[in-house]
Amino acid sequence: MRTRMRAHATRRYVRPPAGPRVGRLSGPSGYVTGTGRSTDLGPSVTLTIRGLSRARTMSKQRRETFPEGGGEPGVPAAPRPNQRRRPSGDWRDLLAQRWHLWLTFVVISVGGTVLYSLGMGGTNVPEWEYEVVAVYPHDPTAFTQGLHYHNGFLYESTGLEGKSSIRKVDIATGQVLINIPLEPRYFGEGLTMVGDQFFQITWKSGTGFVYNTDLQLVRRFDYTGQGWGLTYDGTHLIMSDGAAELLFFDPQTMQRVKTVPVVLGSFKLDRVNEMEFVDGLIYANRWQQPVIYVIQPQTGRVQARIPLQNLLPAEERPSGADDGSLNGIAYNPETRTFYVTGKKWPKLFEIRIKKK
Ligand SMILES: [Ca+2]
Repeated sequence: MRTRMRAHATRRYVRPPAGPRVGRLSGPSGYVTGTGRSTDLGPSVTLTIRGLSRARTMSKQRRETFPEGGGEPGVPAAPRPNQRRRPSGDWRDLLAQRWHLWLTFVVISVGGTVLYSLGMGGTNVPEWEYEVVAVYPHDPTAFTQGLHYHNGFLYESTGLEGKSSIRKVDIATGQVLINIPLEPRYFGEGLTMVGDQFFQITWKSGTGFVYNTDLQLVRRFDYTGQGWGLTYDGTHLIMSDGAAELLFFDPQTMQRVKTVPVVLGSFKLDRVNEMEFVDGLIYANRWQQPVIYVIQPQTGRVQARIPLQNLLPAEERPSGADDGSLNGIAYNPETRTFYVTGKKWPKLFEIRIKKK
């Protein structure tokens, strides 16, 4: 409004030739008409009562029509004295006007980093390295679910309905020396050794088998829940069932003794699969992840991880939906090396793990 008034004032002001600086303003009928008084060339205007009243009326109408402070559509609104300025795009203006947002961003970023570094992020455990000692052939049809070393040979449990087995394998050649197929209704899973007997569990049938070292069936046993991985700590059978927990069983009665949750930082680690108990720690595969997790059996806490995604070249990895998953850990106490393979992997790797 003031802009338009000044335009009229400038355009219609006529400087008198002499005497006091008094001019006469005129404008559109009923809009801006008044007497201008100026002390210099600037358009300082003294409005008549009529002009002021008209201007205030129009200003009020505009506020009622455009309550956000704008004028007519397409006409930018003049900033009001107490109205917060809009960002101009200059970074200093943005920083000054949005300081509270920047402060929030900084607090969240720094806080998140601190929590993550403290282990709250769940993955802040040491990574142990490894070296490949040897590479051997492995039956590419073996859907490996359990692996155990004993007296120079590997013993392997394989899965899938109709294809499950327990077998004795020559390490160097990968040749299957003894192959005992399971009944087609059983899906073979974890395998370990208690004394001079092998214990094999199955996925969902709640049935387990005990064999002697020639893989002759000694007896069956029953248990509750799913069976995934299996190992033995010298006292208890330790079973994984796909959840984030370890189940401890008395191997004589198959009664569950206790359950320990598996935790990685502040998160539960589920899908624990094939396992191997070595020197007080459990080395565990996790379904569909190329990592070995090192778990403290008493607390369930993950102490370290061993990334093995580079072990088997991608072009050699089976392409089936569940094929190719790293699964199978056995330990040779004489060489202190581990044998690792995966479901239908064509190779078995002997690795030495370097603790940190
Ligand atoms: Ca094992």
